Amino acid sequence: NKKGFIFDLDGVIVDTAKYHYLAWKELANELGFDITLEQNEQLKGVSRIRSLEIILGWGNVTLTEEEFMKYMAEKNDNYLSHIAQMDAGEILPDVPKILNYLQKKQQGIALGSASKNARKILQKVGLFNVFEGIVDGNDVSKAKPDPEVFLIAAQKLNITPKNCIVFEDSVAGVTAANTAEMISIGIGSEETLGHADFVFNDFTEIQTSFIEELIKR
Ligand code: G16
Ligand code: MG
Repeated sequence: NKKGFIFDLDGVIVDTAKYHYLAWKELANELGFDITLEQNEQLKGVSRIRSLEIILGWGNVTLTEEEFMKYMAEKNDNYLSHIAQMDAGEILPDVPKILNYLQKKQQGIALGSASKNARKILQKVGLFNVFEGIVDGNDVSKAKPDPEVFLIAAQKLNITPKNCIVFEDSVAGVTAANTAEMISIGIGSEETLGHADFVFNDFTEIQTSFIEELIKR
């Protein structure tokens, strides 16, 4: 019995949201305004281009296309300087426990992330080889909530979408998983991820017996 387990990256495997925030905040400050942690919540799972568009809207700033590209590159360079410091210690609690269990049970394991830096981050934290299939921001043309990223991940695992389970921390990502007709597991609060099939605050709340049930389903 082989199921496909597809993991989002930021907010599920590692907390890179804090580094995205620092880099976007610095850019906003440069443009003469600030962004709050609360605003940062709205950027989770959102592509790099769309994030900058949203941020410029908050600051009421208009840029030429050239300036837009310049600032986007600058933000990414800044973000990458934070990523450079990452190691296995940044993997979120009990994520390795679940990944090990899935490997032991010979399940399909894939990554479905909006980030164009996903492969680099997996290398940094030493999880690159755990994933049989990696789909990231370089591989998709339509961003979450479009299901494309997860559908390609299922294809890479050679498992039908109905036999796939998605772990997601963003509203758009849970919607994408639901649209793909996969089982959605929200990682975060019931309040924001109520549309998921199951919600847990984090992986410490997920028992291997629950994973076992998903495999048998
Ligand atoms: C992540 C983050 C988003 C970020 C996006 C693009 O998505 O949640 O905040 O804007 O990737 O990242 P990058 O600028 O590295 O291409 P996910 O899908 O892993 O949660
Ligand atoms: Mg995420």
